[in-house]
Amino acid sequence: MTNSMISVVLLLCGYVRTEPARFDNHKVLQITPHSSEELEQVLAIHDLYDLDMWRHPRMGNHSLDVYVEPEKLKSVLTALKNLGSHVKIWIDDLQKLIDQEKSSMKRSIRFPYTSQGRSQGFNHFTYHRYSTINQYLRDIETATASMPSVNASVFTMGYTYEGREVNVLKVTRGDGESRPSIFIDGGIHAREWIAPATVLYFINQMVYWDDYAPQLLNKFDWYFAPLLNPDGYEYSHTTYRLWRKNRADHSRNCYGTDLNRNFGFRWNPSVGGSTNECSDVYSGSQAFSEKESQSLRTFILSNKQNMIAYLTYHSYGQMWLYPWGYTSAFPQDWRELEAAAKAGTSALAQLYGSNYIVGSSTNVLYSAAGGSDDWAKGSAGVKYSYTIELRDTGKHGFVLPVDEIEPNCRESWRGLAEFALSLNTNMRRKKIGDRYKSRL
Ligand code: 0X9
Ligand code: ZN
Repeated sequence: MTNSMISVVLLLCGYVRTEPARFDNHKVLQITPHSSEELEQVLAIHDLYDLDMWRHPRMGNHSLDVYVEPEKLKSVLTALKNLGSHVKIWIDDLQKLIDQEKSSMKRSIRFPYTSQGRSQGFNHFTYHRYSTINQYLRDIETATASMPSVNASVFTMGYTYEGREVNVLKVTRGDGESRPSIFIDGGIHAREWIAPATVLYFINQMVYWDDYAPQLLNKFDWYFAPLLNPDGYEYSHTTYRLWRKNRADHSRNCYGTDLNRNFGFRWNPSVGGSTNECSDVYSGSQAFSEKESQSLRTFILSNKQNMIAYLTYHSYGQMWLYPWGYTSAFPQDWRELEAAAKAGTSALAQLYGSNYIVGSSTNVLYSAAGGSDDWAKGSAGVKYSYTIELRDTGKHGFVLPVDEIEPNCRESWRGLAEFALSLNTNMRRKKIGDRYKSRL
């Protein structure tokens, strides 16, 4: 057998690891059109060149971030110049950012940070792989077995397309009482690495008794699912940093369904999704066609009677969004959702001044049906349902530098705590009758 034949055989058997995709000179442009008409023309250019919009324009602020491969750059810039739009090169060389991310991850693993000695050597301020995240959840479960005031248990909600576990950690006072619950997830979108890191940090703060933890655990039971899309997440670590979807094989050389277009409340690919399997926002063959979204559905449905809030962490853009994403209409209780979100964002801003926008998904961002937040509220009846878009506002986009993990987590924890403490759980109890015997 010749060398090339051997390589082909190894490749077919999956033994040869392909190099991760490179993004040398790939750019992200921030475009600011001067009017709505000009914005329409920019969007036409976006469609014409089949560009990836990293940050969508929102009402009142028409700027958008668009990712452009080198081979398209010249024509795109010329088209935008002819329009007269203001264009800034926001990220000049995506590969440089990815290289920096990689080397600072290596560095921080060599010098593990122990958050005031509390996190048992686990470094919360780097990006971890799937197996480390799972191990962390198991370690926390073990550690709390000997703690008097907190209990944590791991549940496997289901398995992914490639057979990985989708896990959730339930954290309670461990006194046998049942309280209203809050469900938090991260990592629905693979490339948004800051989201799982943030959810892991929340677990640490809760279990190792941060200032807020006693109040939060006295008031609620907590579910944390840090990584809902582990297949996509692993792929974004090993092969393609900008992967968004899961890894379902559609067998026409196209992979992945956008899990956040796959949930079954007013599921509709023509609203912000796609019926094209190759699209980054492919909605799936039908609502809940994917194992990962099915896992979340089953778990939430079997625990929904006590669930008052559902928060799904994404990046980027710094927004605290409530439903609906499928329509520009508002839920009838939007004022309560908005007030609670503002309690979160104003507390969050106090730490480092980060500004988060609050509003309904469609009105602040864009319409997209099939999101987990719409489903949690619309189908499962979880009143306070949100998508939180974490840091930043575009300077690094999905490739948020490792040294921003810590401030991002700290401010997000404060935001979460003040949000949760602001919730009026009495109202909820009234509505669903006498099921809760108040411990609050
Ligand atoms: O498009 C999304 O799925 C979310 N933005 S992201 O940049 N993280 O991809 C926003 C989802 C908002 N919620 C709904 N549209 N239901
Ligand atoms: Zn996302």
